[in-house]
Amino acid sequence: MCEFHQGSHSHQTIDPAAAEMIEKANRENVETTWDRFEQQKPQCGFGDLGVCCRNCLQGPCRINPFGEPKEGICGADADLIVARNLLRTIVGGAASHVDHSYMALHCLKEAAEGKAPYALKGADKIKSVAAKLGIATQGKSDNALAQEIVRAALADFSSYSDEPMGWLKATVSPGLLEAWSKLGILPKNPDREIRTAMHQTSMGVDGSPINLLLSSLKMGLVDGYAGLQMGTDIQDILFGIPYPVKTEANLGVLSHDKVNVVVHGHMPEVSEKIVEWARKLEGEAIKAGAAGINVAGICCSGNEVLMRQGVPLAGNYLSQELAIITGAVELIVVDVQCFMPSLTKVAACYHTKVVTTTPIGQLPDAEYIPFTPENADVKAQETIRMAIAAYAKRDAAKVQIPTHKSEAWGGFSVETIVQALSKLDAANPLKPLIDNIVAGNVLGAVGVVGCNNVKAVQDQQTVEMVKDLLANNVLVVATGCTAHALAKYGFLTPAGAKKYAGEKLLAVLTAVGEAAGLGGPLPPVLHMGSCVDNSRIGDLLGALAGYLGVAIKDLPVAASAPELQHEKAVSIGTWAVALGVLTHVGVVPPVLGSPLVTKVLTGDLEGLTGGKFLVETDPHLAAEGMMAHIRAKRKALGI
Ligand code: NFS
Ligand code: SF4
Repeated sequence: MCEFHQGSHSHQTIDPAAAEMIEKANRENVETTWDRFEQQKPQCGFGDLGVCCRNCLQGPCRINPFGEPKEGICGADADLIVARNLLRTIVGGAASHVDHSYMALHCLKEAAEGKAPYALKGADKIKSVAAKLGIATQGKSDNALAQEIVRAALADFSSYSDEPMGWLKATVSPGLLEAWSKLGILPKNPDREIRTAMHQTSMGVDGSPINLLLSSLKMGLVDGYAGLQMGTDIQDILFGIPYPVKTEANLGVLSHDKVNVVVHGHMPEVSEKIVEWARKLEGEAIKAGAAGINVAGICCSGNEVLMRQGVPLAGNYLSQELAIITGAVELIVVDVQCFMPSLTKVAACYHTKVVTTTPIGQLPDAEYIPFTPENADVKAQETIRMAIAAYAKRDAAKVQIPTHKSEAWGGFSVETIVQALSKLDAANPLKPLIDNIVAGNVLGAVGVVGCNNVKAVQDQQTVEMVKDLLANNVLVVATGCTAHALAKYGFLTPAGAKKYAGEKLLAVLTAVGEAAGLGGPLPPVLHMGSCVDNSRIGDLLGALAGYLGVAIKDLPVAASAPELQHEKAVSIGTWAVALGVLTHVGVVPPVLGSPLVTKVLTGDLEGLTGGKFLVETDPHLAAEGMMAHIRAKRKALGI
């Protein structure tokens, strides 16, 4: 531990704060994810192409794309193996999101029944969600309505019928329902779909790559509606609809004289309580000799508490170890998803405590403080007090906090965007945006989402691509770790509009920003939240399409995950293509071993849903590809 030796690294990140910490790690002999990436090289070519199968104990089998063998022991060929593996990847992503939303649902249930210390802060959302689910609202208390909403969600999870998921039906347009019904991809009970897909991909069941690809689309919808949409709706009910907040991003947000607590993972029921108790217990930190308590966020936990509490972002996925390497983090608390198992090893080189909080997300050598909705107040206090106690052990000689940080605005829910636009046209808030798209002042819009991935230089593809889009008057919305990335370089600020936006886009952002009372332009990239919050982008697309009376597939828009790593990013992308959106991926997914699957995903799919994947690792070509698509859609709309 703490005695790793590695060679020199070139080209890992464009983030100066991250680069400074990688250097510090090298000096202090602390191993990071980039070192382990080097040790993995060369990565397996069969795995890279998706042609390795381990679905039964006769294997592993692998297909040689350039010769023999062409089939696994059971006769599965490359197309089948790739299609099966892809569906299992999407199941992994969808299961993560659906379980996330189920955990939020459990929290809402306990809260609404008065058994857990969470106020239902999203009164407006209770009404809008109840309305879309067809629940009568008149004369009912928020708690009573929330309980009915919980029952509607649980009905989806316990559904025995062949009816499509209620939450999906309540959310999407009749046109989409019809299109998906024709394709036979409308999901029923989400848990059952996940089980069925695991069954379908097991040895000796489905031998049809095309059938498996259709199931992949269906699994994308499971993610989109039982994961993202349900998760966001419920989290907004519990924690409130986000409205604009100003904060800061990058490792420079860590404090020299306060107790630094980092929230990392995905569940706001944990991170919101940490923020609440950090504020309430500040006095104890001061008594312990610190200047207070500073909470900062990593990954989507960071996005959640940024969106609603203005908590600063410490860093995205690839910066998680680096935050600890500053030597200034007293405690990092994780729940589920995207935290590296290496965290405890890095933490052991410093005074940092690592706290796990869920029964399924444990790390040997971490402190396990099991959070439940009922005990969250007690456990959050315990966690904060552990952080305060750790402050005394901070070793000044090991502390080096990069100075880099940028101002960043967040909180752009659909409700916020509509509210800002309504300052220009109260009766018809979407009209000013549509008018500007029609006039060509806004060429189109791109949702830039997803992760970091060691295979790409941290943040580079995201930043380079977004620069091109903005310069060409394409409005960008962002979520997940790409929102962090863009936050670090000033894209989420009014000043960023002046720096990056094309002239026409800048004029629109200025008009909206000034009307909304911001005293300047809106940021050119609107931070719409965590990855679960991609549902907000879906809602916005649905509203725009509805306003124009066209399908989402006809809109001049695209989506991009320039640096994706997680299975969740693949399942979200699959949901996006099912919606009819051209979806760029900047890291090649393991499908190229099947010419058939590759051809369907990047071509034929368009004939089915209107969406398809664009695989492009060059950020400039990616931006060009999406803009060509946007221009074609404009032309088809006659604008
Ligand atoms: Ni999304 Fe968010 Fe980040 Fe990727 Fe992980 S934190 S849920 S999966 S790495 S964007
Ligand atoms: Fe090999 Fe077929 Fe078993 Fe896969 S399912 S490991 S291809 S025998």
